[in-house]
Amino acid sequence: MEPLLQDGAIRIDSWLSEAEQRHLADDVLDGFTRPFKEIPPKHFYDARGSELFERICELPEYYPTRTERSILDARADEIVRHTGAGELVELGSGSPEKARLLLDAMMRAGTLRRYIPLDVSERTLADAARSLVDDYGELRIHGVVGDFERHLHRVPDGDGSPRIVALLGGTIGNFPPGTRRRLLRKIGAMLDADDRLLLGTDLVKDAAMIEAAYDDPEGVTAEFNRNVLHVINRELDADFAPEEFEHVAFFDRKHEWIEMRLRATRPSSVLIGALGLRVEFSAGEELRTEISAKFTRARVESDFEAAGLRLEGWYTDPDELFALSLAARA
Ligand code: SAH
Ligand code: AVI
Repeated sequence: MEPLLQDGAIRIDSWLSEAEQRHLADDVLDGFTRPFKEIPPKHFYDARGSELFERICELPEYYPTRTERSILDARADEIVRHTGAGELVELGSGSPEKARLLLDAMMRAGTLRRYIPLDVSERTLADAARSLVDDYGELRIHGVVGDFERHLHRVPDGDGSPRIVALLGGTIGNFPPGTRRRLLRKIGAMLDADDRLLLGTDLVKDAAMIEAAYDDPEGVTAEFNRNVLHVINRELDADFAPEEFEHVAFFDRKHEWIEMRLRATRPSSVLIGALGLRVEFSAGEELRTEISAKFTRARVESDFEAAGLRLEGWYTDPDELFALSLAARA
């Protein structure tokens, strides 16, 4: 396969394009023909969705990003010393702010060799690679544009030095329990004996604080939520009127996850042109667009156990809002 980009220290491979569009079509066909409509959250992240997510990360109400960053700030050296890592593989990498903290620690430890970000968003990945290459002289970057549910086998083999495989931001919480254990098992299968998984998880806390983080007064999260309708309109020639859907976010106490939905404010009949599919929404009907599970240490440990992983390190902030855990193959 020809790289999408090869320029000095940067190489980017892409495993998406047509196949990815088919996947959106499959997800829409599957999720919109159910009695309770649903679409997976990975379709939020076109260029606009990725920008909106960046804005969410800056909101005062959205505590996960700054909290995880503060934990990394305090503990990156210890994590790098413990693992001896020379390579950082980052799944769902987004913007490289947190990666920088780990890369800096690897540089201080004298082990830094290669950064391997994987993301569905080509633009985000290319911007991240370009912004890093100037700051880290010896660093090689091998980006993979792909879906971590389908393309983990496209992550290039290691060069013999230990690796940290990171899944940060709480992204693992965007999968329902069975799927997330399957994903953790697949990630575990990528690890050699000296490699470690570094997993970011948002923790269970006061429901009001969680709900505020997913329903900001500026409406950035609402716009991010509605972005999935813009993506479907553009990619699948559909005629959603996004402004006729309102943002809903609530904490489901039984499952301990936040749920985001889009609620139709009036009846509508939407044509998904590329599928020749007409989808009816009654007034008040909801489309589930995301879950974001919140964790306890016990939940992380039992997920690891089910995935053939062993918890080796647990790093949290003083208020125990967010946790990073380090895991090895059991
Ligand atoms: N890790 C970053 C970004 C989190 S946002 C942080 O902690 O801030 C989630 C990121 O994962 C986005 O960049 C999105 O494009 C990417 N993503 C979502 N689903 C994905 C999937 N199935 N495969 C690969 N990347 C995915
Ligand atoms: C990427 N992911 C972990 C975010 C979360 O908090 O679940 C996505 C997000 N959705 C709304 N706000 C942020």
